[in-house]
Amino acid sequence: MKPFREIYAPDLQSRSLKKEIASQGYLLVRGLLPFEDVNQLLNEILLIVGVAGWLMPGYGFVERAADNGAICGESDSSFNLVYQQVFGLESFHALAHHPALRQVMKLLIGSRLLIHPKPIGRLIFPNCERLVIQAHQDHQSIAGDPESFTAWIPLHNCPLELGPLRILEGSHRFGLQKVDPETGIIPNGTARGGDWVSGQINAGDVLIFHSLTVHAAAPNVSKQLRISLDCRFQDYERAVDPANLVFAGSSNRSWEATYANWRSDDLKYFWKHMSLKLKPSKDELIQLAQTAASPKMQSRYARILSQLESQMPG
Ligand SMILES: O=C(O)CCC(=O)C(=O)O
Repeated sequence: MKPFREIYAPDLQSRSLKKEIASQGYLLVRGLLPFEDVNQLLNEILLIVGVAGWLMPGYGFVERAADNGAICGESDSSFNLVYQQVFGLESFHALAHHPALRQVMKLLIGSRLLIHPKPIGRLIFPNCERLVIQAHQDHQSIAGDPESFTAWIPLHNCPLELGPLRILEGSHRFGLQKVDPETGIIPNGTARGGDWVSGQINAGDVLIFHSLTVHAAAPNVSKQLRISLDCRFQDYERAVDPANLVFAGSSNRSWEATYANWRSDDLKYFWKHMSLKLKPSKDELIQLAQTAASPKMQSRYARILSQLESQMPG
């Protein structure tokens, strides 16, 4: 497969990140985050997954040897119990606000930077086909304004056998592409764009791409867990879907539970005082909670509305 277009972080000032992303839909920035900062979060996550029994006994954190007897993924309740602990780590959220990452995202987006408050942690067991994330565009789930961006951040070196992300070059120019309505996945072989590009992505590197850029994970065919974060960014004067600020699903997740063990208040509800352009707006949510096509969607909108009201009354 064709290699990623890449740049070393110190050279970013001399090349336009904006132009690169506008033309190819992505750019791999090498060596942006200090290894120690990424590794510290990795170790905190490994502590959690180790206690959960996801690692083979007798191996160290460096090996990350997965116990395939514990295989689970996003749709499994055993996964969600562990994931909630990871999501509750202050350092998990702090990585999205890392000064080096903020600085680069400002080069792309400008000074009105909104960092979406819910990064996604990917804890990917090896050799499990159903856990491989297939071709999709993030705009399908982030909604709001398509001019938003994802930073994909592996917390350890990620050679091809560990299943790093692949990108379909130039695919952001084709708008929203046809998906299977059940899964949000673009059916095999139908994605529009240029060549698929891929390659090893190391701890400290950050793969940045547009919300309409088609991407997929390569299968993890190693013996190790693959651990990475996806963080989202946009201009706060552009539309943001309020589902990105609350817990719209029917699980019992909440910001209060997330913040329970945090030492600092600095990043709690940091978006509350920004003047955001919500789409749907609160008034539209009131309507949708009554008129959406199914009772399931109506309760989802009602949940978003009630959490928004308590976060941002008025
Ligand atoms: O890490 C993965 O396996 C998938 C990540 C992804 O799809 C994303 O960053 O949007």
